[in-house]
Amino acid sequence: MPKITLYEFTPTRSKRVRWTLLETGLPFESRNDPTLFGSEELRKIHPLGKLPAAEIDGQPLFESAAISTHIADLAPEAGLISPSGTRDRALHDQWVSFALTEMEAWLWSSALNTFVLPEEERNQSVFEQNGRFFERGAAALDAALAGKEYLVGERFSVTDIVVGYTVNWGRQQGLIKDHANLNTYLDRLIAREYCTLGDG
Ligand SMILES: N[C@@H](CCC(=O)N[C@@H](CS)C(=O)NCC(=O)O)C(=O)O
Repeated sequence: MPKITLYEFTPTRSKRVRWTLLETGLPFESRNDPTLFGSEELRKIHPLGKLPAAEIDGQPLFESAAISTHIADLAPEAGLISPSGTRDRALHDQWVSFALTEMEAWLWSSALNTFVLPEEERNQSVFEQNGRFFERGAAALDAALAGKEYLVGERFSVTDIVVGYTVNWGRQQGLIKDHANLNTYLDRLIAREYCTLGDG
């Protein structure tokens, strides 16, 4: 059994990792603490002092998608991911990269310029462009979900955990109203016992 410590704070992308851990049933310790941001303790795990981060068998790992993917790999019996080299694994990598770069990056830019950066560093002119580019990615994902319940292999997987977080963030920003498939997909994910998306 791997020894896992999750550095988390509930209303952040650490939800992805907690959800993955709960789906696998792997035991883990939690450091859930907003004072971790930027701290010396956290910088030993994440060079930018960001959350989430994890220590797995004494080794640091950061980036929510990478940690979630690795945890899914550590618990093959949970059936959350296909092995390396398979077509389904390539599709996992595809949709994770797509969600993070073509969708979530625009949401993060808007968040930075709304409440993360100090007021004097915020740039209001990014919002319209961020919304437009997010919308382009959301429309493509909506089309890909037509007639499908999950993104990869016709069953729930860690891909849905990573991508579902991004879609939920878009919903919170009022950006997926016109996308029926995304809304149905997200409701399906939220109905799962261990889903963390509603945790605050
Ligand atoms: N791409 C990273 C994003 C990590 C990140 O930016 N986390 C935010 C909370 S959701 C954070 O630590 N913010 C504090 C900061 O930017 O200094 C991931 O998915 O783990």
